[in-house]
Amino acid sequence: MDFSTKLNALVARTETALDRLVPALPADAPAGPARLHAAMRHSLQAGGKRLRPVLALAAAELGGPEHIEAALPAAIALECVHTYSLIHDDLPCMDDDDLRRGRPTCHRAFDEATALLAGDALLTEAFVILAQTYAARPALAAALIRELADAANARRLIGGQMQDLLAERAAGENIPPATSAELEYIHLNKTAAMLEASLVCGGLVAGLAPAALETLRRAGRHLGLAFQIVDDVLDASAATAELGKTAGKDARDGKATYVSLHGLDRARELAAEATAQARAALAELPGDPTFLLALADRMLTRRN
Ligand code: GRG
Repeated sequence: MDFSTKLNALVARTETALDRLVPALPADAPAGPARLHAAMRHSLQAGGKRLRPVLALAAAELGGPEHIEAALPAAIALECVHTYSLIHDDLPCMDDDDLRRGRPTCHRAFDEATALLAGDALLTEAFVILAQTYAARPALAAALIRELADAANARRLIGGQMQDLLAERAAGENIPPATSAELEYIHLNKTAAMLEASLVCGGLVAGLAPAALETLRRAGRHLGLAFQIVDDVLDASAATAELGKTAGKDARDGKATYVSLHGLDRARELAAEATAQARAALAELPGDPTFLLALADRMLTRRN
């Protein structure tokens, strides 16, 4: 199977599992207020790249194709946490954005309070999915919950976001912008943490050995940095219609990015270097990493 066919197949399996595992728009009362579920699905089913689920499924496949099915709930939990972070990041008190995944942001389509709650609900739902679907394998359930919680906590995703907000405020108050070390801290936590967790969760489901899990974590760290540098490059160089989110925002907000610190050309080189480091780690993995290697390349050349 060629790369694009396989990528499309993994995305399609993710979409089907999302529909199955996240509470439906309730005609059925037990699922709770319809408006909340509509807001959750508005953001969740808006057609993101599904990168985190695909990384999890591909990592699981390293242990054999039979592990893909078992990894689907973990993949959906990762996408729920990611989508919550996007909804909250778009809120007026944070990035204040109108467009996400080519659609009005959650608070624009609904209202601020509903968007806040939809994010909260998706974050919580992620852990419900892990606890319920892996209940028959309690050690695996605990490991997955720990991995996702570690990635999403105050030291990583939320800590990175906080530091990002502080750096942005500093720029607005004419305090010197973030240094490259500070920027790396932000991106390792705001962006790379969830990509590391995606690969490791897939590896956990497949029962990979601790050394392989650490290699996945290392690969995820480099992929995460590469992904973020490409994000900075795209924000500075691509069009809003192509991105499905507002382009050119970083420069307008005076934000420190790889592009503002190093310039477009050097930022592109740094993304390529981080991708090469990710590829070197992926090549050490057991099983067949061909798809993950091609995915690393695709992440470098992506247009949105
Ligand atoms: C609010 C706790 C909290 C965290 C927010 C995700 C995030 C942290 C901020 C979004 C802004 C941003 C540009 C983050 C860095 C790169 C990134 C995570 C982009 C979005 O991920 P994609 O491109 O999105 O995979 P899709 O929509 O394709 O899933």
